[in-house]
Amino acid sequence: MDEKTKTIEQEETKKGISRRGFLGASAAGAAGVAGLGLTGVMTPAQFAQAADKARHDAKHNVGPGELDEYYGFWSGGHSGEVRILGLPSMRELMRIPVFNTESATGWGLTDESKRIKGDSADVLCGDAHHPHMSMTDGRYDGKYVFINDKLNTRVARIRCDVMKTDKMLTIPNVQAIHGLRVQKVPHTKYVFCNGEFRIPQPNDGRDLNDPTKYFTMFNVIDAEKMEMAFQVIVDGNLDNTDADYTGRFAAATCYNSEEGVTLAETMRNERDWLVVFDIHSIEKAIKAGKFQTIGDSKVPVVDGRKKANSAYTKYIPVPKSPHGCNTSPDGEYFVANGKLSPTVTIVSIKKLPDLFAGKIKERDAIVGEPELGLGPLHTAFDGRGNAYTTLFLDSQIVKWDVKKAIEAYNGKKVNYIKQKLDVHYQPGHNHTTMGETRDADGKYLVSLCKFSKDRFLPTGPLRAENDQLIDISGEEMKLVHDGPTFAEPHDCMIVHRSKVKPKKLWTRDDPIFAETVAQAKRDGVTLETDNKVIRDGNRVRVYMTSIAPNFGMTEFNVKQGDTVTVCITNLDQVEDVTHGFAMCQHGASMEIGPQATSSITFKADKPGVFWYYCHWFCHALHMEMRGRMIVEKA
Ligand code: CUK
Ligand code: CUA
Repeated sequence: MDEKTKTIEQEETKKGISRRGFLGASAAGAAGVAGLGLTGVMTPAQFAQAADKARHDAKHNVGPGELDEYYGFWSGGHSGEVRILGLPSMRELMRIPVFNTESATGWGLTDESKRIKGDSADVLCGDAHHPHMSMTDGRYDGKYVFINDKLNTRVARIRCDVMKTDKMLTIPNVQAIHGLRVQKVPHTKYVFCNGEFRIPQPNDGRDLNDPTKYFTMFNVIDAEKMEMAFQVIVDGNLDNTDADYTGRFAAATCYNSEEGVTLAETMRNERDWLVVFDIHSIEKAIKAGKFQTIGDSKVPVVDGRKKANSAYTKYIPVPKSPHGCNTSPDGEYFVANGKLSPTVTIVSIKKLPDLFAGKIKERDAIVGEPELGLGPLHTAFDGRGNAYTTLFLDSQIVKWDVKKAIEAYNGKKVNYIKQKLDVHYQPGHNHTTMGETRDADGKYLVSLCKFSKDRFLPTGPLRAENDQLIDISGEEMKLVHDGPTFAEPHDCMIVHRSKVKPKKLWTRDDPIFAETVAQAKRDGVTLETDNKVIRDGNRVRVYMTSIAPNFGMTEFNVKQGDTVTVCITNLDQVEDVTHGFAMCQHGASMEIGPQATSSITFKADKPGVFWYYCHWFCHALHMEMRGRMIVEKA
């Protein structure tokens, strides 16, 4: 959009007649009439029913130009990215490249993104499962979203003011980070994440054929520094995790208590565990110097295995290969989802201090074990005492009453199941609006279905998955939207838009490009004004500005064999005007946001003329925003 259109829109907004507002109102009106189906003659009952449906549809309808009530952060599974959706429209608003490599923004290609990726700068793929936002006092604070990479054993952090990945960490001495959650109380000092696969320790070629010596660990990261805080050795394979609302405990589901290697071996036992970690007692031990280290790593490690009989962990037996681990928003319970058992297990968090003090036995901490259906994977909550569990095999969401399930466990004859709703098909995670915080508001539930089958136009052998939106504000769950998605949202979190405060422009001192700015300073370059080529042996740094529709430099010369860094500072101050830099035949492409500095490095290995151009549409003369790199023969 050019300046003039912008000004007109600002004027209209002031007068309250903006195009956006007008479109929104007319669209809602049209939807209302269509919903009423005003064709032919209706009986009063039909009319009432149609009116009811129209009211219901309108409630979830976000018209053109209208804004959503919630941000949803979706994991992108083995696509490696995170996506932002608006709810209830389920419109995809943005993609945040994290563990993948991305052409439009240059993520994984730019110098800044490589610095952030650190020791994994050369790793171009990932498997992102669990996005979770930082909290203060059990409430989203809008600062960060953390996410795991199962494939390359990493955890990344997204800064929510700019919606970009700003830190990445490879976790030492474990393989496949799976479950990830944040400490909720008093604030997110720690990120908890599970190492899933058991490996030799250290994994340097020893004990290859002796799986009895393998183990994995529970990992705790300092959220602000994005450095390892400590690790806890455990039995079995850790799956999912969650934290409590006191700040003392975290729990993780744990399968393969048999410590087998083959599928048959890992399924022998009728029960596996919910492992509970006493974070306070682990912190105390580490402070007192009671820890070990593994291999080259300096990270403090404590032994929380069963046979170590430590004060750090308790292993609560739960049926069989449990998967999801979810804390109820009232802070009362951890729920372990049975997967191979039709049950979920409710553990009372209030009883855990007694368990750790040795006053009760492990199974005494369990207060309920309702039978829900086949393949319970994950549970979400509405803040009104109801839980919603995905049934993978039944392709259903079951709504159940937590209190009644506990009464039933105590022998009372009550029906704790309130409703079963078909979803399409095979749901994994589900999530409620604000449901993993004290602010659980019980408005919407999202079911992330692994298969869409017949729900959308077929797209060849590979099809979309189906994210379904369910209205849970009333007594009954109502399916209101089908949303096709690409591989493979495992999980999401949904936060009210009031909690997130994104910036409109970059600030010049942003830490994401601080190192690039420091290099310019060392080169004697003022980024906001200079257009200069600095030669440093066969390394060449090209500094230029950009302001629509011009690059500060329309040509520069280098020699064949030079390593060239192009560093661009976008001087535009207009919201939403991003420039790009793309260098033909050199695999170099990046975004430069308004007021940002971005840089990218490549080798000029062929003599000739190479055009560079802006590939983010920025102006009527966007096509003309270009220049030449002239590479002289060596
Ligand atoms: S896991 Cu995928 S459906 Cu990685 Cu959270 Cu349960
Ligand atoms: Cu600058 Cu397009």
